[in-house]
Amino acid sequence: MDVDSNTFCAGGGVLGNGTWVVFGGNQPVTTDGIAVADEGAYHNTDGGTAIRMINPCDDESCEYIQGETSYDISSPDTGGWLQMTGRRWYPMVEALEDGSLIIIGGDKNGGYVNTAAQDNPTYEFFPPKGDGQAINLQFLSDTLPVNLYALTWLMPSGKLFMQASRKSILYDWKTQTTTNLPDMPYATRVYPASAATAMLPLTPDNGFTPTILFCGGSNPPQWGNDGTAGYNVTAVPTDNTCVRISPDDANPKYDDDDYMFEGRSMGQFVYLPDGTMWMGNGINMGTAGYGNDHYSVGQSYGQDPVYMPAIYNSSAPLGGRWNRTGLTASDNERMYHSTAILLPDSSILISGSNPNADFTNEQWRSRTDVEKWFPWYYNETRPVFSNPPANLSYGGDSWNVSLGNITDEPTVQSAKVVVIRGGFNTHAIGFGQRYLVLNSTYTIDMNTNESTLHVSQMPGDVGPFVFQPGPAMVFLVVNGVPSEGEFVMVGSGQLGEQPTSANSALPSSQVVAVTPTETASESNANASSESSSSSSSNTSGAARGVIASSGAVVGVASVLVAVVGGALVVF
Ligand SMILES: [Cu+2]
Repeated sequence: MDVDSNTFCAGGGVLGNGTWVVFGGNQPVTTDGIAVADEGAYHNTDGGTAIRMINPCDDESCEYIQGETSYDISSPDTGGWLQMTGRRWYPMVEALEDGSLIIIGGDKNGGYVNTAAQDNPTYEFFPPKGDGQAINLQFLSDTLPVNLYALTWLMPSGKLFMQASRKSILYDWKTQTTTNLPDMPYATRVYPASAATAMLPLTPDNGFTPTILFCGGSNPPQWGNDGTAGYNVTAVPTDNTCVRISPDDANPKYDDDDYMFEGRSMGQFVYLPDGTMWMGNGINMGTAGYGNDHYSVGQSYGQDPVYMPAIYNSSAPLGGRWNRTGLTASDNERMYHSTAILLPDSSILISGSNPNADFTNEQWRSRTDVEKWFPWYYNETRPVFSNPPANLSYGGDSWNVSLGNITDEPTVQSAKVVVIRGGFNTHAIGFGQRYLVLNSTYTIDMNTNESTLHVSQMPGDVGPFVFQPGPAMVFLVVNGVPSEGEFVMVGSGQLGEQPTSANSALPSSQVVAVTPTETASESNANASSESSSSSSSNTSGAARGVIASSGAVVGVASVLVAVVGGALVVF
């Protein structure tokens, strides 16, 4: 699966039909990251305007669709080219409610921060919309020089919540109108400050209302330019604050959340199926980026790696949202150009780290290994998800999941089906990462000693806006312990306006008592029996270890990963 063009510092996402797309990146480079006009030592072509696609397959026949290849020339409304309108290094990518992608900003040739001369203050769509031309976005010019990977999430209103520099807006791309929101407090969160960011889990209890969490980043005295930080960036402590905002509220504002145990830049959030969020990777001093400066550590603009992960629980009371119970530190620094993603077995795959212009074994070295992080429930007896759906619609009829012979009501009450999109992960950002709990009720039948979970489809009203169409994983979670994740297609599996309907009403939760019958009851039901299910719900042991070490390395590697149809794809 060779990629021709340089994907260094690209963005990406998944279309509503399941095709993964990688946008932009770097010009061709040769050794030491030196730009060249031709293919150079690393045989990469110009990635600045490149688009590459993968259609998942089961038979190892997948190849990138790239270069000048048409996307779908037979379908006039899907465009006809695989090049963007302009160069985009560090572009943001977000999915829209029709399963298309919006590609936002970036600069032309890369650098520590953006400059007006390098800036591409526009966005475009893939597949292209309208005349396919780029559209100016003033917010990108207003947030120079820290507007790269401008953090963006689609809201139920159809507007895009965007955050870069210290500014925040809601942007209605359909009318091209901007609503200013409050400034970001305490720290810069976008690259190269690189806070950990995530949309909190969408649940029936919060009405599937998006709330965005920002943790860490940096508040340096200045920002340099595209060539250099221009000051001793490695001596600047990272930020430890966390703030949340619900951008579609009537009067959205940033509220303090529990602060982290330490300051962190390039921390990354990964949803765990139990509804908590893993935070790992990153550094305690400095920022993302690198340069050959006297204050660099090797070439790195960051130092003091944070080896300890932490767990954030958005539904815990304020003051108790972070914990490290049972966690252990990694032996491996994961600094600039590292990444992490949830796997179907509910462990997290962590990889990369290279704050350098090329491969090096000097500090901080280029890491070519990957490791797995195992959550507390990894070796617990897992629930069996006996009939996972292949598709979830936006609204419509509910469906049933057998919980087998679990009849303990608190255990049955704890059961839920969650839908997780791991997203496209790079540079400590989970592009398109989503977590949604499907509405459900239950029936405990003491006659049969069996229980059933009645599960709604995706929310019919806001569904395509809060959890855009496309592939995701579903997990059955009982007492916090998840089943294996199974892949599901959310929405129609096609690009375009998604069919939506009202969600059918769920039956009320009930316990069906044993009914005396004329026939001799062979029932040995014990209505008061306690099930033998595990009730441990707090974090306990967790282990990590390096599981693989790849000898292969490309010249300048930033690691971009997505879990695609059960297989891990490294772009
Ligand atoms: Cu990068």
